[in-house]
Amino acid sequence: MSSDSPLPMLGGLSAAEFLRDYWQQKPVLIRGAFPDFQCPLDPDELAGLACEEGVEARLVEAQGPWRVSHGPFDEQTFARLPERDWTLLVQAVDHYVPEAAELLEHFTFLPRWRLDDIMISYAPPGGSVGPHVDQYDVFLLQGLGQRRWQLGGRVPDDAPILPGIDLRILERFEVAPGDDWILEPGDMLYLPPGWAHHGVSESDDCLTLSVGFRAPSADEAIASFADFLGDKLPPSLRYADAGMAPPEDAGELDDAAVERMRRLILETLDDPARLAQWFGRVMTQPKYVDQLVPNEQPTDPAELVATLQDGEELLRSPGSRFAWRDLGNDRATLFADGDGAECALPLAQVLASDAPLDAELLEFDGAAELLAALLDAGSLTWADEFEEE
Ligand SMILES: [Mn+2]
Repeated sequence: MSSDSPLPMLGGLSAAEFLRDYWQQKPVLIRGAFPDFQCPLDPDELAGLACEEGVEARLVEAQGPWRVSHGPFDEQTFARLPERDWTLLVQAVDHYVPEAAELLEHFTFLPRWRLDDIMISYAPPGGSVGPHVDQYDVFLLQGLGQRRWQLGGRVPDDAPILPGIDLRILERFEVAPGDDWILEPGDMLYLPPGWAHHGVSESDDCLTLSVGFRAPSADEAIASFADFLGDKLPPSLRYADAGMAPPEDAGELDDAAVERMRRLILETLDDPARLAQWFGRVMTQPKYVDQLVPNEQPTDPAELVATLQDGEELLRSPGSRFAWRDLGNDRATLFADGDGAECALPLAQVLASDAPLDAELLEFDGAAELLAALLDAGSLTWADEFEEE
């Protein structure tokens, strides 16, 4: 689809218009973004997930002082909760519920590797996590019931937050005039990073889906890129001052010395090819590393070929992340779950899309070996084994 076609889920805006006028800039409310929206799971299923080992779940209680507890929870937890004023939040629901993962295919007007996960929250009336600010873009899609959203505009990094609780609740929150809405199922609110917001459940069963995006901070990026470069740099590449002028004062760290160090650092970091290799790896790192289950025994590529030719299909493992980078000459790096491998460009493109993974892939040189490696790393699974689970 062209980026100029109006998208119903963006309220008739085209992808190009949304990206130009709203993305990372200002909020937009889209009524009926998903008409007749079928919520991918019900409150009981969400509570069930929150009781599972390895699923990141939190419970926020707002009666009396704010209280946060972390999962896994059990039936007793839910039995003791009052009739109102609490919220259950479950992270990465798309990793566990295929119907939730399918929803992500609507968001391919943005790069797939920008996606983080779908968090789903459940709340009885009055449930909320307090007015707060997030550092990431999010689409808040109402799944069931009603939630009232109020926005408080852009907030500086150092805005005061309530002390003493494991939640970043803003001390002060003022609703911007007009930025106060009740969302019904299928309505969606887009929020850029740094925008104060407050969502309160207005119904018995309020389910809200948060489609969140990832963007590394400069702090994380610099430390991580330096770490990636570290083992590729020769020990002889270091501060050098051949031909320098005699120091005026032997105790001074002078401008020329600072400039030599600055050049060493900037010139070493300014390597677009290596930066791309690092960037693809970070952006495809799985949210939860222990979700990938590597194969105990290496796959024989010949056996893999035979199985695909028998009509079996491979699936991308839930939560697995793929991206590709063009290397020229019809070659690419395929990034998968924090690792990178060179392969034929069209093979990388298919693997990083939502196209089926069947015997047709074998027409590309080196496909069997790459697929076997991805299967062994846990990034791919056989479709029939997945269904048996
Ligand atoms: Mn939020």
